[in-house]
Amino acid sequence: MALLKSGKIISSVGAYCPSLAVFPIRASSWWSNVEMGPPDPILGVTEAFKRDTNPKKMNLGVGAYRDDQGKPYVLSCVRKAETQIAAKNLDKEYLPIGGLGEFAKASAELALGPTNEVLKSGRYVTVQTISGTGSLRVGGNFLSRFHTASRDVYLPKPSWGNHTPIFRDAGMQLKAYRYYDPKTCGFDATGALDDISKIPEKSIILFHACAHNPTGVDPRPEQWKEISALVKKRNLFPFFDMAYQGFASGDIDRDAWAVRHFLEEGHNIVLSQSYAKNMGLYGERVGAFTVVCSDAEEAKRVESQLKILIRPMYSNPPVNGARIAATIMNTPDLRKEWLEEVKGMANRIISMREQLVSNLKKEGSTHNWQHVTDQIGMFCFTGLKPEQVEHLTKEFSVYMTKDGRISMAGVTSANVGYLAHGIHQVTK
Ligand code: PGU
Repeated sequence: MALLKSGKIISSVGAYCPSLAVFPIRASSWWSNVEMGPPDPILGVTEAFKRDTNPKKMNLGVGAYRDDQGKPYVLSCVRKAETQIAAKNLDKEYLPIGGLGEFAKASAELALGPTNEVLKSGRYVTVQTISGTGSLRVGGNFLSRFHTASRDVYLPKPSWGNHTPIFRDAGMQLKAYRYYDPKTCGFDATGALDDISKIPEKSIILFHACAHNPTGVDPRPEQWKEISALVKKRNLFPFFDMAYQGFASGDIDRDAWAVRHFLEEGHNIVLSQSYAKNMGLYGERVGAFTVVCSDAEEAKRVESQLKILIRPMYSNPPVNGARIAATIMNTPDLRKEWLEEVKGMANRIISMREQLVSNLKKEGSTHNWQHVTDQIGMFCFTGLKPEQVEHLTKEFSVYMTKDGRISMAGVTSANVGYLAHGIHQVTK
């Protein structure tokens, strides 16, 4: 193709092209093949909520804690840690690939317990990650590269919606085991054990360490013991996702019970941690990924490969949130204050569950809502059908995920009555 002095364009075969003369540069778009994707099932709910002008609207979609005034809550220990950090005039240099050392160490201690043999013998590696999601993704990629015995990841049915694309995009294959029983709105122990007993050897099995999302249903300690024994018998590889340590019971040690039990039983697990919820550091993106190894030498090799994996992904993690979390965990008075605040958040949610049920009764609802108070953590898996959810959103501007999950953290003394009224109207 050539542009003549006259401004006329001649094609490569020498013919004059009037159409090209009008649109000399624009060919068809590079991205005409890109189809419109659906909104995210969880974060898309917030987008729809923001467009609603009803003053009574409620956003019970995303799991983000609100205070009893419905406002985002910055923990007082976080504000204090920020002040202490600011006073130090620290530089903004890159962190190492594996993140802030004192943060990683404190994270492993928080999850495993400070006196755990795994920590003493140094047979573990913990890297700082981009919150829980980034941790799961680093974990997925690590397994994809090195867990060559199996590509299969078994998720509880249901699980957090993002687990599937995280592991799929990391090159793994997704399978499922029974977990939730809609008839009892509780843990399907028989179904879970039955399914796990049939999982092929060396497959990966994912567990929510506590406060299962979306169901709010956790196995009891005796049930975890049975699961652990079965996982050992079947020679499965356990991957723990711990995004809510402290949020289930209000007690970080109690919530880490399953993880610690698996370690005591000799499982060399991998673990994802997030500080989004328990420190309210959502947008700071603070998390950790831990691999428990056979010995310290193996841990060194694993660490070297985690660094090789992370380096081309995002080079090294952000420094600010990790400094905040490390300062809180490593400063005794801030740590004490934090543990009280976690308890406070968990207790507010527990009290909202009770108030929701009593308001439903006041409305005249005759359904059995006991699961609302039996379930724990941030979410309540209401049992509402998709059409009831749609009705609740359209008529009452109550926003939640289509599976009937509500984030209890968005319920307050002021709006719990309105929520109960709406739920009663769509379920009566
Ligand atoms: N694992 C589970 C089980 C989670 O519920 C979440 C967050 C994460 C990991 C990752 O959280 P990070 O923020 O990356 O640390 N789930 C919330 C938050 C919104 C979302 O879907 O990311 C939720 O509402 O389900």
